[in-house]
Amino acid sequence: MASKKKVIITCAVTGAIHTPSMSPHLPVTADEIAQAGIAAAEAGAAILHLHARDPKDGRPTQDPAYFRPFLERIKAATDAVINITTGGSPTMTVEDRMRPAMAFKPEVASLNMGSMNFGLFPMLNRFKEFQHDWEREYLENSRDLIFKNTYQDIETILRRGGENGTRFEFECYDISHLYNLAHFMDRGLVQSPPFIQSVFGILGGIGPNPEDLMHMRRTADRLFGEDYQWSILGAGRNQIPLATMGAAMGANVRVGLEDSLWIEPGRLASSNAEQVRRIRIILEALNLEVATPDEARAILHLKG
Ligand code: KMH
Ligand code: ZN
Repeated sequence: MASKKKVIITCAVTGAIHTPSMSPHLPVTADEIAQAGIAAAEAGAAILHLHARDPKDGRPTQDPAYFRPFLERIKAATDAVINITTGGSPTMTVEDRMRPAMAFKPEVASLNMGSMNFGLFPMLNRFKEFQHDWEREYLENSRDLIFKNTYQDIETILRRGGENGTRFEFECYDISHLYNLAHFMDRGLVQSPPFIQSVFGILGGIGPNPEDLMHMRRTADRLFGEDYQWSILGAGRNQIPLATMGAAMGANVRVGLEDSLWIEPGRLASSNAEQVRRIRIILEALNLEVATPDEARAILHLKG
């Protein structure tokens, strides 16, 4: 019997883009993040991409003390691949952003492949009521913010993470980020096959149209040949449509409340697991099979 292609589902559980007043379902406390991660893994996510928040007000934090309790619970309950952010939030210093990945030496860490504008302020058109002052300020301040990922920053994270055996989810928000990745591969600082998370629909990055997806794909094919693992992340309402398009073209997929609060237009997702179940149904309808964590480890050459 012909075997079906395996697709890796990553679930990004809470992130740093959305704020607690936007959805009652956004995990904030360590307990909520642990429960959400475990349920997402049970629903079929092989990789959990994790950020932490300060439980007092839901603010993003890179203090390892906030990561430890949910990492311990998730590792005890699942064999999901742990992927820790080095992006943190665009307002943080790179040193701060690296702290949890350096402390916990995960199998995977994210690595953002270029400096960019990161426009969160359009969300002020949709969300108007905020429980905490920091939330509105955070969105407003993104009008004058650069998400800093210089060549030196990228090299530091590659070298220091690499010493721990951590491999990377390369966050590519635009075509130039693929060229930056190729540059680091040419210098021998990135080993094949790179795991490319192409991000669509963030203001400051490439748009969310099928043509954008095709342009990313063609450029990655030209730069990396067959030798890369591709994954698709569509922000907001683009999440499920873009993941579906990408999966039909052979990509892996990323869902989760970090990237979209929605399950369909006008309806908030009740959990991360709900989004994992939704994309899983679509993948299976496309005759694709969801990769287990160990299959993801083999596909991505992780340390295990
Ligand atoms: N929030 C995303 C668009 C990171 O954590 O390093 C990409 C991301 C960045 O997950
Ligand atoms: Zn993230």
